[in-house]
Amino acid sequence: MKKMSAEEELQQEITELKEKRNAVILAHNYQRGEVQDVADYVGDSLGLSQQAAKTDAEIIIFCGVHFMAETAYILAPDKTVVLPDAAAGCPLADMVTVRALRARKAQLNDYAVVTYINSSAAVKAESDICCTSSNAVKVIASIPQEKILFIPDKNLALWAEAQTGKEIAIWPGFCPTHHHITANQVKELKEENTESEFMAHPECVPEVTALADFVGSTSAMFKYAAESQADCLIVGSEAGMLHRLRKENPQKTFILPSKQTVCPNMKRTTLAKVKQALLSLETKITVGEDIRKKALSSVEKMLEVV
Ligand code: CIZ
Repeated sequence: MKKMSAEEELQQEITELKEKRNAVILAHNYQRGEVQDVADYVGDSLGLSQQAAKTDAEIIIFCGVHFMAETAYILAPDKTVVLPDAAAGCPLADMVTVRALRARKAQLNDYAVVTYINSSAAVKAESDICCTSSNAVKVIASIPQEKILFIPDKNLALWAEAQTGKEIAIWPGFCPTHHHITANQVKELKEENTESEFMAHPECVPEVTALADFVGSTSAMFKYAAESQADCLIVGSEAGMLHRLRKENPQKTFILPSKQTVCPNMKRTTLAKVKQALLSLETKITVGEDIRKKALSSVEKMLEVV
């Protein structure tokens, strides 16, 4: 019998521990490939929050970043939600604070506040409705107000504005990882790979999404890549996407526009930390009940629209 690699041994230990603990492992599409491989479910924020809401497991090991684990707790407060690396944050989520949001709301009091899921629970609690990149357009179109304050991602806001025609007040936040992708990098790659198609995440800057054959969330990109006739696709998103794309489409080639499209926070979670999280149940993520209830209302409104 072939000897298992150290990585496979660790994965097996994690699977055994997970069963003993009655835990479920949820992993975001941007996680390391070996962490995705040990997860019960791999997906985007929307899919992950739906899984958190319906799981029977007592413990959720959340392989993602802090706001995602908070969202899982908001939906499933009776579960123990564990983030394997407490320092896995999100610079985009940190670009809006409750104080700054309240000040902006006071200036724009007839605007509906639509908040991207990449935000803290406290910010979600100050919002009318949440959205993810997979449903931002649907959520904005679903609300009666024509004037929207969209926080915190300016690129997603501009893209949603173009799709919905609603008046959107932009918040100056951005995802540093998607911001690294430039139009020149994409143009060069398209010239080198003339038959390729380019998929862009709406967190990319408008000059980049303007070059795309397809703009969509991570989940929409998986669908597009599977259905596309192109043999080569340029992926305008985070490097972790390539793992599943290659696994699900072994005959196709996937390339990144830049070596820098790696989210350092997503990559903090390693197999060793997942194992440790199962053993120690640290770090537990919770949200105060008052904020949780208000944030839940914004998240549930989004889930009604999906
Ligand atoms: O919704 C998410 O999880 C994020 C951050 C991006 C995407 O498109 O999946």
